[in-house]
Amino acid sequence: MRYSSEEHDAYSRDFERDGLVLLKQHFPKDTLLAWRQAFDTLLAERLADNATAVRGANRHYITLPFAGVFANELVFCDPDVLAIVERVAGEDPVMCQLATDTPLRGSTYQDVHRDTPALFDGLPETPSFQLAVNFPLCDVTAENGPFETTLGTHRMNSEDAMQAYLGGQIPLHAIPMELGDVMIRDVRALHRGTPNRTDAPRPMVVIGYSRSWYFRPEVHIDVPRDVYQQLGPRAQRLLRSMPQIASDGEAGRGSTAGQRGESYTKFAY
Ligand SMILES: O=C(O)CCC(=O)C(=O)O
Repeated sequence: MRYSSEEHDAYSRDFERDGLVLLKQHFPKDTLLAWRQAFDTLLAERLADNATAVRGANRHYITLPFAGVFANELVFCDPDVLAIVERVAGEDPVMCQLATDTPLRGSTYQDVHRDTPALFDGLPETPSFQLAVNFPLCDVTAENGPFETTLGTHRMNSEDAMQAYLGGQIPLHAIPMELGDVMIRDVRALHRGTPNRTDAPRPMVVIGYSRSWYFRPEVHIDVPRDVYQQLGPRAQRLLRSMPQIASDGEAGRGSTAGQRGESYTKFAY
């Protein structure tokens, strides 16, 4: 654990205000470079097979197989990240998503959007129920497609937030990140992906954590039984709602059993 309980409290206060926090240089670079190497192979395969969820021109969403370097509990069970996740989204969360967003050269600005609708239409926005923990597999600069987000719109009615954005009262902020940085965000904040103007892909990992009682049918992680059995109790608990499969050979399709391709296609609200 890098941070004290008081620091976790301070991060969660910042999160409540802004809808996100950034932990600088949190994950070891060598761990992430191993992810990058494995991801580059996966990206090439998925592009060749047309087996990505397309999120705009030259922009691909790809579920990671829960195996090998990607099934690393030092990453998805990180105690500082979970301490903040639990403060803002309640105790005993579930992990429901392990995937990547990758703009390539030729990608464009996405429409500004939230990743999920409100829990209850017509009522004030609730506390957080769905979080994304994002970390890039490269440095993210102004050139290669920084995530842009508004601050504080996660607790606003979505029409009010959109009007305030369109009216210029609430600006977008580009979030440059170094390899090793981690962003924890509420997926209701208005945001967008931006163009990657370089030749190198810009993979951003997304780990989804939900409130203990919340279920997202559009995403899941296929957890190979043998991989699950090697995990510690905290990691197993986080994955309690995820389907287990016979072997890692079947993992990572990001879809309902037997299908090839991604099932998370509606992503903008
Ligand atoms: O990759 C990014 O920078 C943002 C992508 C995004 O917001 C999305 O696809 O919903």
